[in-house]
Amino acid sequence: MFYKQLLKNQVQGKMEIGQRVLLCLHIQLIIVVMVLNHSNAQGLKLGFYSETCPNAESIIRKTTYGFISRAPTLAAPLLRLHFHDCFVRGCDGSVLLNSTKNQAEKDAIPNLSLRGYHVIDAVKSAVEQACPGVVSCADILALVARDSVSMINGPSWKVPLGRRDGRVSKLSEALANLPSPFFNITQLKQNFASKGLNMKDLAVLLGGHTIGTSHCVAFGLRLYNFSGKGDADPSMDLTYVTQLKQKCKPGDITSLVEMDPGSFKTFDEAYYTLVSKRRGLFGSDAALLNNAETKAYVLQASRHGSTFAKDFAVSMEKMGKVEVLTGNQGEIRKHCAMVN
Ligand code: HEM
Ligand SMILES: *[C@@H]1O[C@H](CO)[C@@H](O)[C@H](O)[C@H]1NC(C)=O
Ligand SMILES: *[C@@H]1O[C@H](CO)[C@@H](O)[C@H](O)[C@H]1NC(C)=O
Ligand SMILES: *[C@@H]1O[C@H](CO)[C@@H](O)[C@H](O)[C@H]1NC(C)=O
Ligand SMILES: CC(=O)N[C@H]1CO[C@H](CO)[C@@H](O)[C@@H]1O
Repeated sequence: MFYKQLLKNQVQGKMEIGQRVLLCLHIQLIIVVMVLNHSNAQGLKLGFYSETCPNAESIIRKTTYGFISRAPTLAAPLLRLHFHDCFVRGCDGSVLLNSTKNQAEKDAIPNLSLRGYHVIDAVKSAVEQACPGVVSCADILALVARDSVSMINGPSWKVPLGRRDGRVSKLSEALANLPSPFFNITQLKQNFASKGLNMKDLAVLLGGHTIGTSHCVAFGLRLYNFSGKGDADPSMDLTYVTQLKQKCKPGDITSLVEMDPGSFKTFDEAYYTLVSKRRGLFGSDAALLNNAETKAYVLQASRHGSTFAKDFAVSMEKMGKVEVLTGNQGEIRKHCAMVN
């Protein structure tokens, strides 16, 4: 209404000083909005491929479904791949690069148990067939993680797109940036803060351990030699220690255990119930009880009416934006395992 009147006055050449000032402010506002939009265009956005590769997201979902419907347990490693990608050099697909003369992230100790690369490769070749050189491996990781979790009845979340692929992957950076399962709460807090994630994100994202399996080495010390005296971690429930000792003999490097025993295939709140009963598998899971905020979250999330699913969606979207490359940074890799 106001603008209509303003326009009419303008046409009639009857603009008051006050109106001139307002119009001027309005034009400045338009310019500011345009500048902001421009910098948003450098960032991620929903439906980024809607013109360049309109079927990208549906091809990715369909190909992912082909794997998850036959092997639902693949959802866990596919979620973990995205997490590892984002924590080293940002979500830039660097976790997928093979070693060359330099050793890549893939070959770092925390990464040795990563799996699911074949799914990413299959998705990438399906997308390349439709639109060569358009969709990044980093975006594929983000979408496949989201789709796999939602296909096993976990939450779904928005995935703004437009990530570009990095050209560098270093073993040393994986070691320096990935949190260890032996980290205490202070170390976890620092590690997450360095990625722009807070204590709530920490408590929420660790809920990803509601699915999947772990090798005994990631927690073996908690069973057999916690303080170098052949003892178990006193913060772990004794019955659980006994059960785990039956599955993991000292020095066992091959056996796998379910991280959320009884429901390791289901994306539910059981992880928090276990942690609250001192049955978190890793020292880093148990550590959530050593901070007031994360402890309160564990207790809340394990109760009926938990907000975990909703919170997980929020924190995953946030994690997916960590240090991304956009615009004309990086490249769109042809093969996810090597730079162009
Ligand atoms: C403090 C941070 C974290 C630590 C120390 C940690 C540590 C680990 C370890 C040691 C394993 C077992 C790997 C193996 O031995 O096979 C694992 C598995 C897993 N992690 Fe985490 N993790 C962390 C955060 C996350 C986050 C943020 C997510 C996802 C949102 C996640 C998702 C998973 C999944 C799904 C698995 C199971 C993988 C499979 O079944 O192959 N983790 N994690
Ligand atoms: C956590 O670990 C670091 C490094 O080992 C240590 O310096 C610190 O005192 C520990 N903090 C807590 C709260 O245990
Ligand atoms: C337990 O740890 C101590 C100190 O690190 C070490 O000397 C000892 O050999 C370890 N014992 C076993 C069975 O690994
Ligand atoms: C990357 O390494 C894997 C395992 O060593 C191998 O199977 C694959 O062919 C390699 N990919 C490329 C593009 O070199
Ligand atoms: C020692 C070990 O487990 N190596 C594995 C590291 O990760 C790659 C990629 O998944 C596997 O092929 C290796 O066997």
